Amino acid sequence: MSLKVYINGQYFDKEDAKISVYDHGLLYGDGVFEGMRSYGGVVFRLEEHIDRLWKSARAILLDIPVTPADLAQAVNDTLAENNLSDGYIRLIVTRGAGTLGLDPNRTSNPQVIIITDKITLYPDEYYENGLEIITASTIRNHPAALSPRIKSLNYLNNVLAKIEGLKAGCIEALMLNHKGEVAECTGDNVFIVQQGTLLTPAIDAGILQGITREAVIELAKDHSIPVREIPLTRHDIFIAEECFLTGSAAEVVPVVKLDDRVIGDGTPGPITRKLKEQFGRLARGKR
Ligand code: PXG
Repeated sequence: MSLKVYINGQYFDKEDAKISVYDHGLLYGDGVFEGMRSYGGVVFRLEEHIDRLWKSARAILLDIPVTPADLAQAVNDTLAENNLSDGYIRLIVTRGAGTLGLDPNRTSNPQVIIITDKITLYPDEYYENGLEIITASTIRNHPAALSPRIKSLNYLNNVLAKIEGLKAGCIEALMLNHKGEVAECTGDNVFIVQQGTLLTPAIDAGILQGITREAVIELAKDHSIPVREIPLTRHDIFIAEECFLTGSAAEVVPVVKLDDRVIGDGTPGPITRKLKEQFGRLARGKR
């Protein structure tokens, strides 16, 4: 049976789920999105994802033509329609079809799309041995150009950084901000451990306010692990005891090398392993 894709309240077979070539989401990357996961039929922090989608949309003056409650329901309905209990969900709202000009006022109606699919997980080996990553030369969006807090359909600099990583044999790449500080990876937030304290860049370093990041900060606090949100440099990562990434797809994944420098003893550290396990329990609802 073909997967069903939700577009504006209707389900289409995957093969027939199509959007106009005049859609400004395609023409200009004019739209917003969310990526989330469901565990045993329950979407992890669905409300937070919906809330972030609305904030992204507000920031680009895009009116989402349904209510947050109806969209949350549509996400659950689409998962049920596809019999998916452990899945990945991509929620997209585009500006809609318009003319071949930038003017968003000349578009018709925003397109609301929900794609649900089986989740493709990183191999176990990445969690057991940790990732090796590199620093990309492509920086994160300058906040004065396009706020990195907006999860927009413009991910081109992250795509370019990802390509740099892949060429170096790494599945993730570290991105700096316009000040040369550590921002985040192409699709994951970054944490380090120094002297038992968890450190991560603050939102004003120009990063996405990751939902997994927030959950990990809460878990650390629950387990009396001190957390500080401060500016970090590559040097801080080089000399860290531990490093890990967080994201909806990856959950918590250890990093053991940055730009060929071994981090800590080169294996996933105890705080990383603890938070990974705790996050797994939280997402799967057994705390
Ligand atoms: N930073 C950026 C830039 C992201 O796009 C995260 C951090 C993690 O946020 P959450 O809320 O998921 O904890 C993201 C996540 C991918 C992929 O292929 C990742 C994201 C979006 C699209 C694709 O890994 N976003």
